Amino acid sequence: LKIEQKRFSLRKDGVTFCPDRPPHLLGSLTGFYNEITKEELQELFPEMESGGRIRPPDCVQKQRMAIIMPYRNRFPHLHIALHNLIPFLKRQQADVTFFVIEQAPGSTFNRGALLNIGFLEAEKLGNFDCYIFHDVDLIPLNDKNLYRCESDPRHYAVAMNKFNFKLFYSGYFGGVVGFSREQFLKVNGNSNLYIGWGGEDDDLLKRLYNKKYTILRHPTTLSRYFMLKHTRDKGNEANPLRMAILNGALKRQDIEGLNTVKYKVINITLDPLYTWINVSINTTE
Ligand code: BGN
Repeated sequence: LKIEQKRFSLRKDGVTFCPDRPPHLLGSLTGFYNEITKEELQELFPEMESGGRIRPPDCVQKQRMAIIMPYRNRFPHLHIALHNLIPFLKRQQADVTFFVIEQAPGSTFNRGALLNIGFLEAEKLGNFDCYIFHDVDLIPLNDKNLYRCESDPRHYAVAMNKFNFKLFYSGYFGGVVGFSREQFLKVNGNSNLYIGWGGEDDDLLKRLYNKKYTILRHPTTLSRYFMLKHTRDKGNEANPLRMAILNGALKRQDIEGLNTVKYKVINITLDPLYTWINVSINTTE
């Protein structure tokens, strides 16, 4: 009983907040890699609430989290990722809602804009404190890599199989990153100017340094990910202008980003596994 009292802060009104350190973490994980259907996932996790929310049954998590996944044409990957992320986040006692932000056909993929849209749409649907921007092809390999927001933005996907489980370069800020609501507003989100592959994550790092944040990273023993194999997607060709755009990143920070993203919501579906938002992006292509 003594231990229990230490772990949980029992309040007078009967609300038990979750402890700062979740008690049932496993540490290193091997991961699930086989394809799985939506129906099988729903059967595995019947406790998922409409719109893709999951929360601890026995305590209240102080941080409300949204996971924003930019998406196009990766149905099998998305479900493999969720097969890993749902039990991972359950053990972390997260109160989390999954958002899949799908870019409609007809324009080149714009990851930065999709992340901004995910943030803005999630803001309309819930009171989130913490935003994790998560690629659909990344499987976390250690649940001590705790998905929480703190004093500064965090880079989660530090060590990937693709880069021999080492940080690719010191300024790499891709794959999975987390911002508190305030931090993301302060940096004015992502730039929307990176049309096609590359550069938007480097731009985001410049933005946060410019606002005097630093980045947090766990040691590579914890911040490990497996990237599912795929070829370069059609409609997401490497952007030849990315270096030039990156050079002017800072002078645009406050006038281009979260506050200027243009899009049209085509459809919002509240599925048991996720809130699926289909959007068309008006780029100047
Ligand atoms: C970098 C890309 C990132 C990408 C990583 C990992 C650029 C900007 C021009 C220097 N940056 O080279 O966007 O996440 O590789 O693949 O291309």
